[in-house]
Amino acid sequence: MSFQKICVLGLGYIGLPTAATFATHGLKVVGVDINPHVIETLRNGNIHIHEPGLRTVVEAALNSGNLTVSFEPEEADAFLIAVPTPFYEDQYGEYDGRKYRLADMRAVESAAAAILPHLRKGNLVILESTSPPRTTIDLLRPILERSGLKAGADFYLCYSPERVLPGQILRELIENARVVGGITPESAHAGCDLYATFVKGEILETDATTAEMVKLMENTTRDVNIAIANEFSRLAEKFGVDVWEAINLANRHPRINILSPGPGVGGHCISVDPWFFVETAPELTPLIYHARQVNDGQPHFVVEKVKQAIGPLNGKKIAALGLAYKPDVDDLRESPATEVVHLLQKEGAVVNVWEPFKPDARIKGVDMAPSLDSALKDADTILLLVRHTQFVGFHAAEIALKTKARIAIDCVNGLEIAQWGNAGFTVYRLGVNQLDSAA
Ligand code: SAJ
Repeated sequence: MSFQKICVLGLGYIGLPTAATFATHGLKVVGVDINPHVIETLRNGNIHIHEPGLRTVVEAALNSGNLTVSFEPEEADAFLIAVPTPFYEDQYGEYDGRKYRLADMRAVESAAAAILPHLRKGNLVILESTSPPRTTIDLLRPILERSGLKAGADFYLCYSPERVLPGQILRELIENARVVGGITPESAHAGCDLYATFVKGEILETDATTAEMVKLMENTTRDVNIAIANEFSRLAEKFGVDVWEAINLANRHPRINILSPGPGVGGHCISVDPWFFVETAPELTPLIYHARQVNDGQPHFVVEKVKQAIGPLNGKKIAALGLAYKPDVDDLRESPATEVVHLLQKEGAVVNVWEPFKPDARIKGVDMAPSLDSALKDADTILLLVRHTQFVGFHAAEIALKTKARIAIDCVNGLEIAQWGNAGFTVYRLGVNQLDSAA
């Protein structure tokens, strides 16, 4: 099947790079978003998200005339849905005393409804948003069939998960293997043909529900693996072991790859997607549920660590370094660092946050410092929450000149102990018994 024109619904972290990449590979692309800020920003030639290389690709796509943006979809050969599927903030399910999150699928429903008037025989519709198993056949198909057309017979319908890593989206979009699940084999073939426009990795065909499950299995596996690393950090502290050294040694085993502990799991994927399994099968998912509990509990563990290091928090001035959900991105969504800041403040600490990737972020109840120097100036403690490359590259002696703080608490194994010790700091590290770690 060949494609001349597609509509991409949702111009966020996935939809925008995808739309721009299709456009720079010769397709006419209508990028659709309901958010006026997004449309205005793009129409002015700017982008609303930080992702390395994205600006160049979007500029090229817009300048070529292949990418246009709009509030509404229009007739096209294919429709690609890449809208958010968060969980509800205030609604929960419960099973056997376990309270679980519920997926908010309203954006997928509205995107599907917006496609309806433009859906024609022979079109292809692809859902990319991460979704609970069976969403494509049980939620999306019935909405699209309100058009009078039959999925699989009159139009092709697929689920194809995005698997790109924020920070490396543009490269991974092209190079990663792509799974395309069709509700019929013909649908999967059509989906493959579309992605073949730019995907250089393997394109693997399957059915829609398998493709949905593949995505959830990937992110759930990562969540569970991070949970065990976080649990190891707690055990190491109890036994007077340096968890970082222990992980390093364990990972020399040919079949072991333990991930890194930290202040918790953030972002809009790994901390969300496992709930889609729990919600749809709570009776089958105690492990997945408990892994989520461990990772969500990790900010509390960090606060306990801070208290062990500096005593009661009331009135303590803490410079928190990093607020992003992970290193070297500007994305603050579901960030465990934010949770740590809130918890510290609740106990009376005065926290000043320096986030170099988003210094002007506005987050309720969080005081953002305008510069590193201003965050450090009056601090009595430095708390490293995100392993941004520039933080790891700090010269401790230079930092010592900017602050009277002589205690540094490192949650991400980012500070070189000897160097910081030489500069006069006592360093406490997550996952290391504090008595042993004092430099
Ligand atoms: N984290 C740890 N320890 C680790 C690794 C990560 O605490 O060893 C934390 C990070 O700091 C962050 C969170 O986990 O808070 C998630 O970060 P991540 O880098 O693991 O994942 P994301 O959310 O940026 O991207 C993931 C990727 N999925 C997998 O690696 C299986 C990506 O490929 C997906 O496309 C993306 O989710 C998505 O959109 O679903």
